[in-house]
Amino acid sequence: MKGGRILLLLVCSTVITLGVFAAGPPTCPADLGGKCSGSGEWEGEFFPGIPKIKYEGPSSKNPLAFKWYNAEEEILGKKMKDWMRFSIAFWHTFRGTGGDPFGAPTKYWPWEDGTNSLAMAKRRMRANFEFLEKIGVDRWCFHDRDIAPDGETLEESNRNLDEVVTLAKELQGTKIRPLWGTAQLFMHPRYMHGGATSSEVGVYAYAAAQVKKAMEVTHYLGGENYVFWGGREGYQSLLNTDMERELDHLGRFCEAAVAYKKKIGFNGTLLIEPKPQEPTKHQYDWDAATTANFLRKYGLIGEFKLNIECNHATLSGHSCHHELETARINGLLGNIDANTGDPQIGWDTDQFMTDISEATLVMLSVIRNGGLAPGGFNFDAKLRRESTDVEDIFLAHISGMDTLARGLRSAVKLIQDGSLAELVRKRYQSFDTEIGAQVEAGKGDFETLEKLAMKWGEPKVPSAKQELAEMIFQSAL
Ligand code: XUL
Ligand code: CO
Repeated sequence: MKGGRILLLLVCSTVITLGVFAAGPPTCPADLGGKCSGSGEWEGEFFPGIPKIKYEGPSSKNPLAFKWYNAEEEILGKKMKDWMRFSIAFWHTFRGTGGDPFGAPTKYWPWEDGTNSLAMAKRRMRANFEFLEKIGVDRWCFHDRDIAPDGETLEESNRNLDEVVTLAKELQGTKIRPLWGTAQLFMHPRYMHGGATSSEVGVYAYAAAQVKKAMEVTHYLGGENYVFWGGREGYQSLLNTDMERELDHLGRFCEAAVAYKKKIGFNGTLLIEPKPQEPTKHQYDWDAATTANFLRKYGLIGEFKLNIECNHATLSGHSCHHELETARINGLLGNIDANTGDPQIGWDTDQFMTDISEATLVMLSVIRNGGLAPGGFNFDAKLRRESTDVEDIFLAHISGMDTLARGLRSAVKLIQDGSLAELVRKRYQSFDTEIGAQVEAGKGDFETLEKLAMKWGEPKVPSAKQELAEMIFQSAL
């Protein structure tokens, strides 16, 4: 296999796997050279025999039931479904093939006809809505090019998108809406140097046109947010890169997006999704703090929030909780791409979250944030390559939803118990004194503090009680 192909496939294993392998039954690849033909005919259900998934409680042994997620149950004054605001990621669930950099696709969903035709795109959209209905989720997320095939020209791509989106709007009915939409600015070769940060102004213009259209269709579908993930907005080498100029271009691009959003009356939140690298060696939106600094520098605070993805957090050397808290304390927590990485694998494995401790920490941030609305939890997560039954799509989402629901319950237990908050309160109580309050109010000048330090002598430093904090946390799980 050639090096270039390996790189291309690596990218696609993260988002949408290319169907470049000749062997095996045909799938409908999202690649550019895929043959586009096929009919839209499909008789009956896409998921026959799978009922609407219900809550049966923790003692249920039924794999096709929720054990912890009880949509209508009220927790801390809000229904569970309103805390969670779950969303299905179209690209993983309906375009993921199980292919990876070393292997051919493994998933051959029965409704796929091996083409990337418009008819196939529409059939797949119908499958999406049957899935949403059965899993009991009211939101979905998409890239423009996941849902409709690329055309020979931008005009043709836009027409394809319009056709699929018209059907999606009809299928959404009154209940279902996109949590967010986005433009795919990373797969086509034109974006090899980036979109908004490309060295070529023609590419910048093409990217702008694609985002314009993707914002329009997100608005048309009643989307609540619009996401910018700059997978190729970064660099491979600083030797041939004018970083300052590229970042200025990205800032201008974001300004233009704000202006267009206002022009079309789209009231959704604009979100930037940080990720440190992959596919680019260094992505400009490295993590929450870097992205917050970018927004401040370009005067975009107040116009954008952040979409924190847990697997991206760990790739940047942080925990998901750290990224969520960094976003939250800066007033920037807008949405969560709910997934997790693997401690032994160094790339973006996009797994469904199954760790209750991690989910509890995530939900602590969400509760402290007062919820995520108009954001939510998008399952930017895919089935493992070896999970090949249609039923596995349900099992994966049920397990992800139950894990986060269990995290919510544990977080509430922890808050209601109060001992962790008390431990933290005591830790900082010296700042509740008169001089501490002065410091916090910005009145702690160095001369006054020096006098106090001399008067008080060596300070007595209390224990941080870290192990006790861990014990309290564990007992809430
Ligand atoms: C890639 C990723 C994307 C964004 C949307 O790692 O997370 O799917 O969420 O482009
Ligand atoms: Co994501």
